[in-house]
Amino acid sequence: MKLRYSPASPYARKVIVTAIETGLDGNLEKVPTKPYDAKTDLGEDNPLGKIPALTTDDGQILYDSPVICEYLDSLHDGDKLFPASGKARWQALKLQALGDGMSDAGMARRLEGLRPEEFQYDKYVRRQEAVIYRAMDALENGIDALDGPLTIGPVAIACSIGWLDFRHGDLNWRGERPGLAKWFEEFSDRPSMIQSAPTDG
Ligand SMILES: N[C@@H](CCC(=O)N[C@@H](CS)C(=O)NCC(=O)O)C(=O)O
Repeated sequence: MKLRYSPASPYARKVIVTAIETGLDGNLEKVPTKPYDAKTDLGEDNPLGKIPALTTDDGQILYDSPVICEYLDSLHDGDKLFPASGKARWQALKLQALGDGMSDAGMARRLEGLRPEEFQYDKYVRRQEAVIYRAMDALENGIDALDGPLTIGPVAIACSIGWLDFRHGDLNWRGERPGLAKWFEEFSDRPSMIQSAPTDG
């Protein structure tokens, strides 16, 4: 399988953590791809022009990260990161949406910050920050949801927080959220998280 990714992307990291946790990492050929490079051919794999994109061994091209992660999870016989049904499934999918949504808000904040200063819209930046803080408050107030058998939910949350620390170190979120900070520190000790820490490549 061929994974188009960037070593900084929280969404691609989710796929890589999933691959490591499910024992499939050795089956992934990782192809570094710069989605914002004007000359990239990424659009031929993913019409949305985004990473991650996965080419499977039988020639399917899959995106986006929730689809790729669930596909990988279907390929192994061990404990599943996507519970098959019931409350556990909805909880895992909801947490994944929360983690991805925090990353989406962080991406919007970052892209706005990269615009020339006179074109930056402060209210829009503050709105993205409010989303991130609100999501983190929800996690802090329901911290037990992150415990229990590993699912894609906590993987998404941890990959998102790792990226927010990497790109938005000024957010200073830990002070008011000691439970989330402790959980993240412990989760970050997993070999899958250590091996996939974000870099600028
Ligand atoms: N919902 C997508 C988001 C992927 C995404 O936004 N990837 C970023 C890189 S971290 C990207 O490729 N952006 C390029 C663009 O938006 O043009 C997923 O979960 O895979």
